[in-house]
Amino acid sequence: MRSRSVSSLVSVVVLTVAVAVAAATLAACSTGGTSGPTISDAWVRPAMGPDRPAAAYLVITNRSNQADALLSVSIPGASSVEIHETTTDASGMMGMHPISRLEVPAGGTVKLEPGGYHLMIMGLTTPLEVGSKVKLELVFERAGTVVVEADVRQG
Ligand SMILES: [Cu+2]
Repeated sequence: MRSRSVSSLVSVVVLTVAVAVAAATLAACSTGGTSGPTISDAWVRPAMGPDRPAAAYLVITNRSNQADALLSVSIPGASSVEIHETTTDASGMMGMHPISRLEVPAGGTVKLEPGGYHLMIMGLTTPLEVGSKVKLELVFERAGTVVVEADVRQG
């Protein structure tokens, strides 16, 4: 009798764990993994004209207890993608420049958004269509490659 009630308790626990794992897998499926940084709100603004760069924005959340850094990004059909930082000089003029790495602190969140950090997409062979999706391949120092789908939209 006793062993039967234990085994039914075990099966309830196993079921609960299975549901939790399934939920975690679903939540993580757009980020490419359960460990390392997770990516959310990824979107791409198409280029303003021919030979102009497109820009990509996203939010990186690092739930681990170890710092990581975004080192490089690639997008199919683009010759290069740069990680840019936006700065304002003493006269209030906004400018931007490429950075070689973007630190993501342990337990921290880094937002790439208009007016801040962003990805600059150079040399697109075909223009990005609003309403389509594009794959971003992000390479992190610690977590390795994380692939995420980004929506192409105007803002
Ligand atoms: Cu830029």
